[in-house]
Amino acid sequence: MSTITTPAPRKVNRLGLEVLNYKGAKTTLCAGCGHNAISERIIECFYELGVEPWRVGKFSGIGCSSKSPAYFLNLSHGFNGVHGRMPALATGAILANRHILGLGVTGDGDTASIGIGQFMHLVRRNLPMIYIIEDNGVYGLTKGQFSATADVGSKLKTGVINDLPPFDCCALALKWGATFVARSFSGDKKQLQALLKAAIAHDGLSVIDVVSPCVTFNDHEGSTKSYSYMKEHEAVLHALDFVPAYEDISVDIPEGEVRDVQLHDGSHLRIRKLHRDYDPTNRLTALAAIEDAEKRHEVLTGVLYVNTEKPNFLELLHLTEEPLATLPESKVRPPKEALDEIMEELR
Ligand SMILES: Cc1ncc(C[n+]2csc(CCOP(=O)(O)OP(=O)(O)O)c2C)c(N)n1
Ligand code: SF4
Ligand SMILES: [Mg+2]
Repeated sequence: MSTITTPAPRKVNRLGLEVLNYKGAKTTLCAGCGHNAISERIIECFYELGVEPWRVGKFSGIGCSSKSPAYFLNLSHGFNGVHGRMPALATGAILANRHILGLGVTGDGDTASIGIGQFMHLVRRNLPMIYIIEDNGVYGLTKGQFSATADVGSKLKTGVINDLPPFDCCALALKWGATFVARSFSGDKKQLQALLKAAIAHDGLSVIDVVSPCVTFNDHEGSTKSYSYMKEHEAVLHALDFVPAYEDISVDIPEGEVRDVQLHDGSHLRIRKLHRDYDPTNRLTALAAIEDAEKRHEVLTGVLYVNTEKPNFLELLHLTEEPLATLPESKVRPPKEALDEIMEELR
């Protein structure tokens, strides 16, 4: 006699989608590469928050990190641009359709070397999008040369020592006016999840610099972007919790212990003090904390800065609520009579 078993109910999010709907192609990156862990976090966060994947525009440049958008969110739009030029691409696409949720994934080479000028203007404009820097201190794709984020004294496998001072992408983003600046580590699952979710909710540019070890070229002793270095030198600023807008927020917060930051869509970022007081709404404190940590050879992780007041690029341009891409021709082109009139005036 055969027994009939009922299949377990499918696990779905609030849109009725399964986690499978948020996955991408099988990764071709090296096993153990930090970038793979970041892709996993992206899949989890977009699934858990119930973001419509077809609303997302994935943008990247060139590098192992920039290849990674192929490995998550298969149902989203994807634009893989020229090395270091992803910000221009994202700016054009988001201006054309402001309903796109922009997700940029780039490397330290793509951002801090060839793309530094593009990054600078993206930050200055506060374009609403998420900008993840998968920071391994090297050009992984071209066999591990030092990038501009490599620390002084960091050693390549070949024995070459870096003696050029690094760019700190978080400090630069703060200086140039970014409205959400965070640092994390690809091995810190919980922190990275909370940061990504907050970045999805933030209505401005969110810069997240994630130390993401390159196991093939920069994970040896002497490297300052290795798993073991991060385990010993990571200084976690605070514990983070993200409460989405659709969840009940009425939970008691112990006074003085937790700071609550309300984001644009009504969700909340709960920042719980760990060893010290830290005010993530003060830009100067953030810059000082980064410098201080650098002197102590520590890597500071958490929300370094958040500003929910500053207008984003689309607001500054007074763009219409309806995306330019879907506006009818009657609204975007002056009628023939108006053009004729101008021509008449020029005669
Ligand atoms: C215009 C141009 N210059 C140089 C290269 C060679 N190149 C390809 S990827 C890369 C660096 C990638 O480093 P990063 O952005 O840190 O990504 P990772 O591979 O480390 O994730 C370079 C220099 C290129 N593809 N195009
Ligand atoms: S070379 Fe480095 S950065 Fe590229 S996939 Fe391998 S481990 Fe990752
Ligand atoms: Mg790199």
